Amino acid sequence: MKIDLNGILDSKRLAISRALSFVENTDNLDMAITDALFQHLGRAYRIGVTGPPGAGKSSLVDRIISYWRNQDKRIAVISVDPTSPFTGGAILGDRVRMGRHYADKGVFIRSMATRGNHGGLALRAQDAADIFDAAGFDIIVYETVGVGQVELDVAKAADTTLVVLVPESGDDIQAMKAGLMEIADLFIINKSDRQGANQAFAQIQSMLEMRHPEKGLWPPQVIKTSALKDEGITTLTDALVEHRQYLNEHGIIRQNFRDRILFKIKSHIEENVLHTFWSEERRKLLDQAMTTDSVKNILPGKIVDSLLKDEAKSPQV
Ligand SMILES: Nc1nc2c(ncn2[C@@H]2O[C@H](COP(=O)(O)OP(=O)(O)O)[C@@H](O)[C@H]2O)c(=O)[nH]1
Ligand SMILES: [Mg+2]
Repeated sequence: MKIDLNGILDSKRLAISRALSFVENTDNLDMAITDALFQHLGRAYRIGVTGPPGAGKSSLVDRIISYWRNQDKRIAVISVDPTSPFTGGAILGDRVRMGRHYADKGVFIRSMATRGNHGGLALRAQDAADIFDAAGFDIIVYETVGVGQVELDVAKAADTTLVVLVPESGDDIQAMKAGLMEIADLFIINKSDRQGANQAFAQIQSMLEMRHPEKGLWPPQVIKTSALKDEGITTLTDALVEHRQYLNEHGIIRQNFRDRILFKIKSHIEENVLHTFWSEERRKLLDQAMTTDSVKNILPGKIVDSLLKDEAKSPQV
């Protein structure tokens, strides 16, 4: 597809929308978008917001949008929800949650859904962010659900990662272990208008204290908020500003830029190789070898060998 580069650089909504749709829907993602936008990338501050469904991520993002809109910053939100079908409730819910910002020209909210089992969601989310970056948005927020691999990938594509929990998340916190711990720059205990916020706060604090981060590294912060009552939001936005400053001072913003490009290159190679690999012929071969009747008759390793051969042939017993 030919993207309307000038339209994107001029931040024309139609040009942005079209490029986003392309990124979301194409079967053959390539580096064309990246290359076209490349000279215009690297300005935006990218924030990842992750956590369980219903924790109040969208409600918090709504508050964060208001904060930056008051400073005349332009902000884009990319909602990535692998659990929700294309016309899912989450997206409609976000329209309600962030509804007052939809008409604002300085705000662009976009939901990205997975189509079936389609890979490369993190890649697509990153391409989408690049489009917003080139279009001159100052801040880009990724909202993602849960803690699966996609979310971890998306978080890696962010400069700052918020993990949003609620006072009742006790079990989640226990189960969180390495994954989330590693990616969180800020832990948010949202819905702190409810019981148990202080306990959850203490629980996370003590987990963090056990970790002994290296000297000079950013020590993750824990912040209590209520998106509902508009409480703790300034503490949260102050922490974001502080973290961004930390990233700048330590040259991490630039490192992140490099990491994102590296991730793209690798992901494209993987998508491409897989796409090429799974020819009609190989799919058929696998189907035939794996019927309920035949599965007991052929060694699985032989099937793999046959598939990996240049010219796939039916595996022999
Ligand atoms: N009590 C309370 N409810 C909240 C708070 N923030 C969000 N909610 C509610 O929690 C529900 C889920 O919020 P949402 O922002 O859609 O969560 P998400 O799935 O994480 O994006 C909605 O009904 C919100 O109104 C809060 O701070 N306190
Ligand atoms: Mg949401």
